[in-house]
Amino acid sequence: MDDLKKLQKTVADSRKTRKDQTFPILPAEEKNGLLKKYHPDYREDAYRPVRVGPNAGEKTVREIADLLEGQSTLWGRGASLQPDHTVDVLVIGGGGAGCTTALSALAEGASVLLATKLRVGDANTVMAEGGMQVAIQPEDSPVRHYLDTMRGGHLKNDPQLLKTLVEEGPAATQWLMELGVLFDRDAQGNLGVRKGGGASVPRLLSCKDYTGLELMRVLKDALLNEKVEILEYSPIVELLSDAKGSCTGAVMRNFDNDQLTTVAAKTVVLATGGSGRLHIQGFPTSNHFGATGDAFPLAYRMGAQLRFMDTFQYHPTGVSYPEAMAGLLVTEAMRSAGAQLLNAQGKRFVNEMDTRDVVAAAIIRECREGRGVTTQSGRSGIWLDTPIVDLLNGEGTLEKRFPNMMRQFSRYQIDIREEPALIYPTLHYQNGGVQIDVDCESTVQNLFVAGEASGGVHGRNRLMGNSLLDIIVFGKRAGRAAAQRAAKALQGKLTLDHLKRFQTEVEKAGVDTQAVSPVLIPDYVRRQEEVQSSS
Ligand code: MEZ
Repeated sequence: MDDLKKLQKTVADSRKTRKDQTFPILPAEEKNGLLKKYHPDYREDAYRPVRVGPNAGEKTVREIADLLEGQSTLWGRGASLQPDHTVDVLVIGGGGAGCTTALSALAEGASVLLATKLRVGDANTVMAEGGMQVAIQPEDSPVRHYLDTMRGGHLKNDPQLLKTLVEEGPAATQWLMELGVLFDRDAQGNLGVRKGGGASVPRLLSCKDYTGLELMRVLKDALLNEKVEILEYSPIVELLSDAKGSCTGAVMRNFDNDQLTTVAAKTVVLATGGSGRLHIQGFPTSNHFGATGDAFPLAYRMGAQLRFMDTFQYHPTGVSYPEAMAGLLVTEAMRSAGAQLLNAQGKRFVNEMDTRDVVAAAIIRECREGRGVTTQSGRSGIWLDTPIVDLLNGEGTLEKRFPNMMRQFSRYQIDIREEPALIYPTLHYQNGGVQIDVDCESTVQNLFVAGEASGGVHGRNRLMGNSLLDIIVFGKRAGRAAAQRAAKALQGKLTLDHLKRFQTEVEKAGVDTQAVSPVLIPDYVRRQEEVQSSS
């Protein structure tokens, strides 16, 4: 700790001279070289091809490949296929996407049951600190938002999904404000906007540095005011299908009593979020405890196509010290407000507002090449000069705009107004997921997917603030489409036949796996044992 304090002095000493300097944006070729050499998405040995299912032959990280080839907990055990509940629309997931989907399906007159692994609101939505991108300023436009996002996603974004996101963003934002979301405003009462990495103009609406928490507060309240059945502590363990392979419901396991609950539904929407708690490539994560990528094996076993399952977002500024906060976010809004990144020699090395993949790769490069700071317990890090934010924007800015960040660090006697934070990239977002159309339907009939569990809209690298917009725009669409389909559909038979089909494929491919998926809860005891036995 004393050593860290000594090292911080280099940062403090150069602060005044650095104040007005900007680090140049790298030319495209240099960026590509940096990504290939240092970004974890390009680490060949971390990847392997999936051997079965709709994406067989495509590479993904080992953790996800194991999940996709894993067996259902119901395989060989079965479940009662007599429904405990029968509804039009079953929504799985109690985060921003799930709540929005449920509200939208209810508005269409559907009967809805929402089941969630933990409690309503325990989700990655609340981890989004810095803001939500939406083109509402006079100098901005959905076209500009589209172009920025396409560039950020390496031109791989699904054009139709992205067009829908940016065009429907303003109306979705209006809906949120009517529900009660209190976005920050300027002294004249106009909505204030900030600039996110990779954006050409400021378009982030925010609620200080707890934007996702504010959205979740309002969505949760709205949902609890509705006539909707909610099953908490009830993660999904399997989907149900009929003879044609269409989705007809799901089986949930109650964490309290281990009982299975069977729900018959004309349509099912998976809104189970991301996979940070799989700790891909050993990275710490900013994700909530339940983020174990549950939608992927469930949808995959039923035959749903996945997209971009080889690309993940490592948020550049996860906390590295103190250890108890490892992986937690220091919002990108901090860099947008002027916070600079410095290596152990006190030198800047990247434009802080470049896209997240480029900034994360540059930080990893500095640490790998010995220009990082190492803590007593051996963690690597880079300085994020937070005190410069007050110097640039006036005293009191950190306190006013980043109260959440200030409070989190102050619990460990760190005052980010006085000393820089030590940061390192943290596993933050699943860029890919289940392939969907503009109404969020997967390639399996009557199985819809919304939010982080879906893939396509963000291409190979998501821009900050686009996920909050995604969960609202596509949550609304998923709920509406699932309800409209349910209004015309008949309830299909409940079977586990897709498991038999999948198992036949697994055996034919000679896949011998002990993995059971979804994993539901991260197994930290096993992980610790693995780390100890390999060291
Ligand atoms: O969209 C995000 O990931 C986000 C807003 C994160 C942040 O840095 O605050």
